[in-house]
Amino acid sequence: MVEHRASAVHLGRGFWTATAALGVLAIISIVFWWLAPDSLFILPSVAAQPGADIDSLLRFMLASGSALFVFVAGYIIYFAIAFRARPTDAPDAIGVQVHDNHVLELWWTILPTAFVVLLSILSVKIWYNIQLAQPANGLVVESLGHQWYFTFRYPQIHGEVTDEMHLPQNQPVVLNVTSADVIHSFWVPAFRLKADMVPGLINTIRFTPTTPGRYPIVCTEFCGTRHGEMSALVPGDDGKANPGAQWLVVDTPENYQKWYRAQQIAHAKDSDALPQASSGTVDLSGGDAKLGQQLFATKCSACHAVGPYSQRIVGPGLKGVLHDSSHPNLVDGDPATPENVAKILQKGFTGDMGTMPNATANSLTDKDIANLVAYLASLK
Ligand code: HEC
Ligand SMILES: [Cu+2]
Repeated sequence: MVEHRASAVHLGRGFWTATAALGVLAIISIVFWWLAPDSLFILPSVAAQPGADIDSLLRFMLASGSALFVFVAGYIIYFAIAFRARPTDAPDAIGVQVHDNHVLELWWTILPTAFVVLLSILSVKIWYNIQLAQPANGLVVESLGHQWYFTFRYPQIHGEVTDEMHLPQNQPVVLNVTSADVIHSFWVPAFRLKADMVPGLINTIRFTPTTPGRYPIVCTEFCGTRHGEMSALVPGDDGKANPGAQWLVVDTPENYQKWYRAQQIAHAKDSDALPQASSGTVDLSGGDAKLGQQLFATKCSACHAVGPYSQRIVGPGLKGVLHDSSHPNLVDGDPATPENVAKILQKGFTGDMGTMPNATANSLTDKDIANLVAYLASLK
């Protein structure tokens, strides 16, 4: 029996029209992905590198993927219509049978391979910058996950910074993360970066903040009942900020330096070799008791009462420090003179009661010390 087999290899009458239409659609889809706002991806505007590269790669993949999709789906539809069975066809008619078209096979191997290689080069480049690159002037910072908050460690700041994480704009950062208890995950959506915080393991990511601003940090690994509080994106029960919610603040270099210095002082210990806010002998002439009283209220009253020596808060009551004859010597054993009080304010002192912070830790200038001593001398 003779097969009713179509013979001529042709593409159909509308092929080039269809191709042109698909080309236009493909260009529209490319332009669409290239211009789509970040909000379409449910993400905030990007504020770091390689976050911006990651966004570009995502857009490139979406653009090329949808252009490809337009052609594949478009031709399936076109050929299904152009070569549909017609009422005039014989009942056993079959289409053109194409085998072993080497030219075609070569191209459909080369093109996808080249495309996948291109994608891997682009991805590996970004991956390398996050995982392996060693920036020459990188700022090394640590973040620890706790149930249920993050803490941050900086070079030459004692202990852990607990409220906000600050980073300077345009400085490469090497961030080491780990956990103090269970597994957490550190995510800054505006940076497009995430790292698991695993107890006993340090994970490292590298990035450069590019835009000053406040960005939410989010824990993205379920870490216990109050996991949800480790997200600055989620409001607390009372609609206010979550207690465990922390922000990453990208500062201009000047503001960062100010913040860093303030943290150094706030976390300073007596033994620190910090540049002293005050050194040498303090000139006590011209001390203003009125200004000293104001300073005392903000810097000292948390630890000292204006009362008798025995009225202790953290340190002793200071009302009689220069006038109480039953208390001729200061806690460091020196005679109670204005100069020796100034020395304690300047250098700090650790004795039986605890630690009297030094001038750096209390951030006192020489003028502040003179004013404070004048105030203490005025108490009777
Ligand atoms: C963090 C708590 C704390 C703060 C803040 C603090 N002090 Fe003290 N201060 C102490 C302690 C504790 C002692 C006693 C140390 C010891 O002998 O163990 C002390 C001792 C002193 C003494 C010696 C008292 C004596 O009878 O010999 C003076 C004077 C003094 N502080 C002044 C000040 C002034 C002025 C300020 C504000 C600038 C201030 N302190 C801030 C904790 C503090
Ligand atoms: Cu967590």
